[in-house]
Amino acid sequence: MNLERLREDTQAQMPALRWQHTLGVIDSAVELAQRFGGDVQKAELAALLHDYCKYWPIAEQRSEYAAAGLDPDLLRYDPQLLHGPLAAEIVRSRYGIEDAEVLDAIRYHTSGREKMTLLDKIICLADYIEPGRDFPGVHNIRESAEHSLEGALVAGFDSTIQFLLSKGKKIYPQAVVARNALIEENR
Ligand code: DGI
Ligand code: FE
Ligand code: FE
Ligand code: FE
Repeated sequence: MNLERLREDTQAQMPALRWQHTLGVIDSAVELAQRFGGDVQKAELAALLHDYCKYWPIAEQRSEYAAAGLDPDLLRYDPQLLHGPLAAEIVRSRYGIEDAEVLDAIRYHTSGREKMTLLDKIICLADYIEPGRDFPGVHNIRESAEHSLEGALVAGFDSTIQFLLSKGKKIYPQAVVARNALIEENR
């Protein structure tokens, strides 16, 4: 599968606004990879595919998630957490993408994880700061991203966790673990 077909296929999974977001994440991920010494090609591929399943109906995400044999614990939390792990499985089976670093960056782009790789950080942060994002605090996260991947990511996680708290929602424990680890790395 060439990159052009992969782009067309990915675009076909989502509405126009989400495709614009995806293009923004590609641009931001490439920029971050250049700034922080990451692999630009891997960043571009992971960014392209990170939200592949985001607009599949939640019922379908749940059933595909279960069918893929993924960790059932995640099903107890916000269904917005399913699309990353699911996308990693789907792009592997549909397109034969086997690069573990790329698949992990897709898999963990929402939740983060304890030992985030450089590519994990680049994709997770690009997702927060791509040019189309507009949420309270995004300006500070963009400024922080000029010099510190970890500092900017902590600010991103803070914003998401505060949002979830304000809605009375559960927090996925691995997201808290990820934030704690980033704070330690950022000392
Ligand atoms: O898919 P995107 O909208 O581009 O962004 P994302 O994959 O980071 O998803 C963010 C959504 O996930 C946001 O609406 C909050 C929700 N969410 C639910 N529980 C958690 C969570 N996000 C994080 N980081 N941690 C959680 O525990
Ligand atoms: Fe996402
Ligand atoms: Fe995110
Ligand atoms: Fe995204």
